[in-house]
Amino acid sequence: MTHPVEPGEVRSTCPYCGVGCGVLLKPDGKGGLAVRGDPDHPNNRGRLCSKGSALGETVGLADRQLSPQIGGQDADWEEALNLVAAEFLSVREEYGPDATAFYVSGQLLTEDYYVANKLMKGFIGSANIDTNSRLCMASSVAGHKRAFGTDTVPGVYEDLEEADLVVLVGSNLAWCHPVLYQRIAAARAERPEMKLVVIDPRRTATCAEADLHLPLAIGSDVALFNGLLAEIARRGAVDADYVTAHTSGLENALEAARTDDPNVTGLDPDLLAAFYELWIGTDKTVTVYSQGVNQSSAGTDKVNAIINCHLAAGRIGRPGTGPFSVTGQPNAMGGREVGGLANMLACHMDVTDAEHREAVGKFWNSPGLPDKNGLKAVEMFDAVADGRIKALWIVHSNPAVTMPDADRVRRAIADCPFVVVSDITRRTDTARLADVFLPAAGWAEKSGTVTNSDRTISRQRSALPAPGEARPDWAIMAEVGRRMGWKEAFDWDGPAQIFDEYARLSALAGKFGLDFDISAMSGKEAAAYDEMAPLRWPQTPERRGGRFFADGQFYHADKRARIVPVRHHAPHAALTRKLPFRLNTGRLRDQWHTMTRTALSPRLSAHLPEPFVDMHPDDAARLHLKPADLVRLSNECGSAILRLRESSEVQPGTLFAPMHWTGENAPASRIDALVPSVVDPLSGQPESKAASVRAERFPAGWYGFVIAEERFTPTCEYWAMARTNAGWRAELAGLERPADLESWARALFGLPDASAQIMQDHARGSFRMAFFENETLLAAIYLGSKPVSLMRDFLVGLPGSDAVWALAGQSRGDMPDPGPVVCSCFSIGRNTICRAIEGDGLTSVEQIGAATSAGTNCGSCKAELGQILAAIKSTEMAE
Ligand SMILES: Nc1nc2c(c(=O)[nH]1)N[C@H]1C(S)=C(S)[C@@H](COP(=O)(O)OP(=O)(O)OC[C@H]3O[C@@H](n4cnc5c(=O)[nH]c(N)nc54)[C@H](O)[C@@H]3O)O[C@H]1N2
Ligand SMILES: Nc1nc2c(c(=O)[nH]1)N[C@H]1C(S)=C(S)[C@@H](COP(=O)(O)OP(=O)(O)OC[C@H]3O[C@@H](n4cnc5c(=O)[nH]c(N)nc54)[C@H](O)[C@@H]3O)O[C@H]1N2
Ligand code: SF4
Ligand SMILES: [Mo]
Repeated sequence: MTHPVEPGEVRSTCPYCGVGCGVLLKPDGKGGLAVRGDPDHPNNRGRLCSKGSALGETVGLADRQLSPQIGGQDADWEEALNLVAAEFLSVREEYGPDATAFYVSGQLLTEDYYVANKLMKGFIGSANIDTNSRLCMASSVAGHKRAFGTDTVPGVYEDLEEADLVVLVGSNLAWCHPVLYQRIAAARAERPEMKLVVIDPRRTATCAEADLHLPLAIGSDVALFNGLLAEIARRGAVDADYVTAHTSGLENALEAARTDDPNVTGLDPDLLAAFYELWIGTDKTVTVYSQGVNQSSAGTDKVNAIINCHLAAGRIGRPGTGPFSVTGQPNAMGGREVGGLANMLACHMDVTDAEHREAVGKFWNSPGLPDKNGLKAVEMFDAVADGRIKALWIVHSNPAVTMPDADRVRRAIADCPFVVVSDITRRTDTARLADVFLPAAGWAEKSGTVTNSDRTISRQRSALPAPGEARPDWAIMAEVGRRMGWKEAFDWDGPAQIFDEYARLSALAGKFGLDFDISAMSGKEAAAYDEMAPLRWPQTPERRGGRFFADGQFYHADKRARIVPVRHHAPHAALTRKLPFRLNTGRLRDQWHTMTRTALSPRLSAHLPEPFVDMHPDDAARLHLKPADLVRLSNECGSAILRLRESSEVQPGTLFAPMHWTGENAPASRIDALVPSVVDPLSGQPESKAASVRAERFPAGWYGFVIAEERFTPTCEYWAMARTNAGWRAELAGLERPADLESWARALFGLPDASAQIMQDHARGSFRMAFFENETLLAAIYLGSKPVSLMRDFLVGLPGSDAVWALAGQSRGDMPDPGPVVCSCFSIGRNTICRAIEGDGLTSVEQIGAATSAGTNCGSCKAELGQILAAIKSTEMAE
């Protein structure tokens, strides 16, 4: 550690994405935290993205549930834990262990995960423990195992910097792994000859930096990479020595590849040829892939189609080369290591391997391990729905929102006889359904380890005391284990002891010749564990970190990698009738999944405050849709109402909508209500990005925009709410206009007697009403029969001030409308940036930074600044 920490600063890791950035946390003594990037952490060297920089705004007690609850009523821990233990025991007794299940999360710490897995597989005696990583990494796991004989990411982050070509497949790295993206951008600044290619049906923010963007048809990646494999062979670019010595299957794979037609990608043949040329001609190539690959009914085949090319060209295990699956959640990798999936035992051992089972059973002193794999996420919730599972414990996930066919999953959870939810808040669609709610300690309050995308194990350290009665997840699950009768097996005094047990267990994996061995990290006392610096696995007496497969030795019995024959098949049609649109879904820069933490931050919420659907302008015109209309998407699973954004970044016939909104903040906009539960046959991972839907205008009779100091609960057909610095903002719409608007508005805010101003224009159908206490604005509503045009980003700052003129709906002359936030670190809006570009004739992202400070802190918005510049330039040229 070369940089000094300030007094009181605690080294930890960011709780969001799999980049795994190190952070320095300094409690402010009032429950808050100052957060900065850890300059000594190898993953980020001091950098943070917008979400990491705003962590301090998310640790307050807003929305936290701080005591256990039974049936919605506060209860004490004794009662709650006894009830959980008794119910799981009685269901196991009466219906057998497989009538119980745990659904856990890639955001759990390794120690939490270890306890959950040991309890379910080792002691309750079922393999019914699966995780949200099934929705995230399962296809990569299956693809790795098929190719390498083990679930191993071969490369390290430095490879992304040493490569001469980085290909991003189905990855919006600029928004989803921003610090990795910045590392690539920095490497390119030093070596401009380094190339970047993006393969994504959408033109994303990540494309701003790219040399080539291949907007392929959704789901056509196998055909694209099969085309590449065939071309590698045609041009004699196969590394014959490598293939002969270290692989098998090339001939079969080539035969399969040649039957595929790369034209199904819909790409311009010249563009495709340019990509093949670049890939084949660049030895140091890293192919990074993420959810555009994994979340598909052909996910495992996509993974192998990519790995096949790397194996055939001998580009793996060397600096600057390799296929590279980036992990989503902070401990997605740790969960795979520790056996969080229903088809794996701890330390990359297998449930279905008798020797592995026996060894682990002996190590745990277990009454008996299950000999068959457990139910994978979709199967698990099917079993909840049809009553086979009678006791379910959901830890650190929100499946009522994020599972495919989410309305059905929500009903299944509601109808399940006994549901336990461990969360930090009760304000989630899932936690609201709990019979027993257990309050978990949050990120800044817990200690343990996480493993990031490149196998680096880092410590997360608590910087704040757990508030109220909240307890760390490992401690809650260990308590239940002891109360179920397994006192010794679940008797740890802290995460250091659990980690030690886990590291010792991994020695068994080492003895079986498996890759995941961290036995050299065992034997640490609590103090040494506390001091542990980030380390990449494996960690054995013989081997410390580094790349895998440099020696060409893989983990199949014959030590050879498999080049796997795969063939293109289109995304599942899922529905009997063919509907006109393919719905692609994914992430936004400043929100994390179901928003329980990021939406606590007003500045993160300002980036994109409302759920939306991107539709190509030609499709919008065909459907007679106008800008800012609300659109209703529907299919046989369900429906969602979203704000229309016309965008030529999506292809005609396709739509894109973010995954983040929930029953808590936009109940009509839950996107997984539309995603059918179609899965990859090998990995069980759902196809979350290719639902078939129809689209039509939502026939709203009225539209409204609201600002308010206090939270309120709208009751209309459509609403979406977000936090602001001054309180709340909301978009509303409904079919029928309330008859008595004044009384309706008073009831909405719970302000029956407040003084109010009203402005009404019957002819135009507009109604505006503002509420005051003395001269202070409490709330205002702007309602119209069409989408209301207002200076929203200006208005949101008014509640709590003496804005008696608020009903005008616009800023006064000296205060221009900043527009929606682009740079969330400095809250700089789009209009401010456009004015600076046009007014001062700015021509680069750096100049924008110098003029406005946008993009000069975390840099996460630089890609969008580039997009804004490009858009202004192209309209200038058109004029
Ligand atoms: N800001 C933010 N960052 C996050 C998260 C978050 O919630 N918010 N979550 C984290 C997690 S858990 C994960 S898993 C990662 C996910 O990180 P990413 O995978 O990068 O994110 P997504 O937006 O889900 O999807 C990536 C892209 O896949 C494209 N895509 C869709 N279909 C196809 C296809 O058939 N082929 C190809 N080639 N591309 C396709 C989409 O257009 C999308 O741009 O992000 C992590 N980082
Ligand atoms: N349509 C569509 N659906 C998707 C995806 C997609 O791209 N498109 N992506 C999928 C992917 S890749 C993922 S990873 C999933 C993510 O989906 P989820 O895991 O369901 O989403 P999160 O919002 O991360 O849920 C985490 C929950 O844990 C709670 N929590 C926070 N800290 C703690 C803690 O310390 N302890 C406990 N016990 N709880 C805590 C949070 O409040 C929150 O309720 O969504 C999947 N669903
Ligand atoms: S890139 Fe951002 S979200 Fe991901 S770990 Fe780093 S700071 Fe956290
Ligand atoms: Mo994920």
